[in-house]
Amino acid sequence: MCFACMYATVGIGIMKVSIGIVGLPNVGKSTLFKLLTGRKVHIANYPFATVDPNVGVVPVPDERLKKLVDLLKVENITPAVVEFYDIAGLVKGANKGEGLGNQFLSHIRNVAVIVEVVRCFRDDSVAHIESGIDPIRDMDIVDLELRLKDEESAEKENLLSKKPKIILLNGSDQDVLKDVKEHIRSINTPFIVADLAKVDGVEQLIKEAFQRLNLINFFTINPTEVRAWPIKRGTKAPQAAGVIHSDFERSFIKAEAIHWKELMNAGGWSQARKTGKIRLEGKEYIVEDGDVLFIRHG
Ligand SMILES: Nc1nc2c(ncn2[C@@H]2O[C@H](COP(=O)(O)OP(=O)(O)OP(=O)(O)O)[C@@H](O)[C@H]2O)c(=O)[nH]1
Ligand SMILES: [Mg+2]
Repeated sequence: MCFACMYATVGIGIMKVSIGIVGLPNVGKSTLFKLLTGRKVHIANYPFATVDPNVGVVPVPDERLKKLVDLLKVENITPAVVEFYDIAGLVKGANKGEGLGNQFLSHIRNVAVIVEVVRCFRDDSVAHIESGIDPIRDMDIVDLELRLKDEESAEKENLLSKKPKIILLNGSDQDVLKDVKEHIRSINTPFIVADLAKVDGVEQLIKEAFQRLNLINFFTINPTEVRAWPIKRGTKAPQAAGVIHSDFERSFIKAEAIHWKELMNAGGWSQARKTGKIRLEGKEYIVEDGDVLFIRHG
């Protein structure tokens, strides 16, 4: 079953979190995209199989949603979502237009976070654009291309090489050698090992991306659904309300709030209210990960 199909409903989150899948040609980017989205995309054993970026919306896994749905006996879950872009492969000289160069780089400019797929798997039947398996060399190529492009960019706000990044080492545990892990640790970049041929580790990737962007979820509940809303950590209640509906920020009065765990312990919203567990929070309240909110607005 594709990961996206685990949820009954996939809402369109107001806060759009976009993730670009980046890397050399033929390293498994489209394979990852297909695993994440369940969409049929062109996967081929030759470089530049992908030209225009594929786009797919993927729910952010959050085990708390299922628990809340069971407690509250409502029908639907609307998870937070992220948008994945499967971008064309990058080669040496991309910054000067080699390969699908500039097109590729402009697509990266539009995403919030980069997932860099690095080939570690050994398979002679899959061609490598460079000679032989050398993950550190491959990471250096990508890094250099992004930095060279940045140097000629007038806009210093959107620098490609400064975007939050997660490295996905595509291969089995045996394929991923110690020196590769040590290298990535030394450049302070989060990484995961995922054997895309065996469909491992993909869920972890989305959670990691969420954390890398410093995002948390708060929840809303109504008689038919439990919904997750992604916000930046440190967001105050009125701005969080504004994610639900832009009017709610302006007309915010108070937020009724309870941490999801406390709601579980209480046995439901009305029980929590009876026992005085629902807090009334004002405009300065900083929403916490896992808060369940009901916004009072004028
Ligand atoms: N053995 C093995 N093959 C893989 C793995 N991941 C991807 N492949 C194969 O590698 C080839 C390239 O995969 P794609 O997902 O199309 O690669 P890509 O990075 O999207 O390539 P471009 O779009 O050309 O840049 C395909 O034949 C895949 O089946 C893996 O983990 N192990
Ligand atoms: Mg591809």
